[in-house]
Amino acid sequence: MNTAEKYMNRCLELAQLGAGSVAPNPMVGCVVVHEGKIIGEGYHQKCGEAHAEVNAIRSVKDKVLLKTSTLYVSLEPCAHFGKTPPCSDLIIEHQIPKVVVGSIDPFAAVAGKGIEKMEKAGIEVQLGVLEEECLWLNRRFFTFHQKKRPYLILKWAQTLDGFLDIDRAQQTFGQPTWISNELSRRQVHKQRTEEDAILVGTNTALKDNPSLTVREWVGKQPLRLLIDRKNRLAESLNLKDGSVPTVVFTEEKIDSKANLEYIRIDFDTNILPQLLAWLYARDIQSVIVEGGQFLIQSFIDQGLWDEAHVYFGNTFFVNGVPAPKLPVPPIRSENMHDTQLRFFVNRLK
Ligand code: AOF
Ligand code: ZN
Repeated sequence: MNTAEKYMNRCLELAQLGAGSVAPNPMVGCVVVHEGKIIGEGYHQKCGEAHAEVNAIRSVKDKVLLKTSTLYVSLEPCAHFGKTPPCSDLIIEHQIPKVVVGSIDPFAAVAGKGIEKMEKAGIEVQLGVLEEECLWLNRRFFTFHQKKRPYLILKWAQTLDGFLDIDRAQQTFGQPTWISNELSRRQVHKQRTEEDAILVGTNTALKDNPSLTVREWVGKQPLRLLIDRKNRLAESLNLKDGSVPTVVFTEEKIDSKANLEYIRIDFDTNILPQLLAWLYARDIQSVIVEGGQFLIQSFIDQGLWDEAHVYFGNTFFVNGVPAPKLPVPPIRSENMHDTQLRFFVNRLK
């Protein structure tokens, strides 16, 4: 790691302190370096509040030193008046001669304009330091702005012989249906707190009666999303209990009530683009697609996915619903517990 990368790495460390409280804004960290010493640090702490650069500059005691310092920041300084004034203006005002940027802001109101402004003011701007790491940290934010859709995570558990579920019509009494174990279940709950929404199809809602809430971890509940073309799902299902906000995509016209919103879409044409457009308009930056087989396979077939988390249990079903098929082999795996493995595929790395 060279010197610039070390400072950028510190920016990334700082940025992560904002995890969970800055969305839909990105996590951003910033350091001010004077003669080889860090004299100021800051990060974006909360959506609506000061940006990383503002906090870093504020923390510098002797502001005169800024005129001979370098500012490192993991995301391009903004150029727009949003909930806060432009960071690029603040940098220019303090006459900081050099700025090192980790990644360019994909947000349309910025998108290179911050860099342009600073360069016009005579500031030397260096780009691309630890860019891959900066993009990875804010992968949801980047995907959302660049692809105009949420970051899509497919998640399922399958048996060692490649089944997603048993054939319930032929289920023998006492046959186990759980593939995942306690540890992987907790991991799933933790992940729910990290994403904005969670989606299931009609059959999964009917057969499994899932709650899709966070119970085995502490954190925010994701928005629950259901697909129910003919409005077949009974109000008695856990997903419709009104305990957390839930959206049902249907072709029927149904009045929404507290925590249960019905959105009408056209099922005679491809529904995924309609769903994603709606989620984009709602500022939903990430979605976990939890099932079932048909829905997950539709996302794969249309190239609409960014990560797949596949949990392999140590059970065999011999017969049942086949697991979805990914076009690429898993490239990273984690041992969850004993023989349980979590395979991780992400398309950005
Ligand atoms: C920066 N530094 O630390 C962050 C930036 O509504 P606002 O004013 O908070 O602006 C939000 C947008 O600003 C956000 O979408 C992203 O483009 C940028 N975030 N920019 O210079 C920061 N968090
Ligand atoms: Zn800013």
